[in-house]
Amino acid sequence: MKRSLFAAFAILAIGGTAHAGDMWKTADTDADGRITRAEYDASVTAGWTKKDANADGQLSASEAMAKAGDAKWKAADADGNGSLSQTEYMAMKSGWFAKADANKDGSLSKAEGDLAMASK
Ligand SMILES: [Ca+2]
Ligand SMILES: [Ca+2]
Ligand SMILES: [Ca+2]
Repeated sequence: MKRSLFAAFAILAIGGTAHAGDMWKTADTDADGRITRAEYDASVTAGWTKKDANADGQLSASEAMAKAGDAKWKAADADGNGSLSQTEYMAMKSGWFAKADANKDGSLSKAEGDLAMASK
């Protein structure tokens, strides 16, 4: 009885933290608490593949769950065709990493990541 109660709580706890922290853990593949550029790129590429629901190599605004008129979206859409190619998407994410990496050591500490996520 006690054991099943504990299991229920454990499931609740896991469900409740499926936010930014999870993304961080997924990206930090060697679990050293920092996200290197290589780890980041790998996670962005994986995210791209997952988001491109119809696998046409273009991310539409609805696939990205972005608003079509969104300024950030427009800025990322370099050729202005209304969707993001993987190159355009990577360039946008790469810019975010560069901005988040406050001390320019090529990797993000959790503090840098949290700060950048809070101010995006
Ligand atoms: Ca790492
Ligand atoms: Ca697509
Ligand atoms: Ca485009």
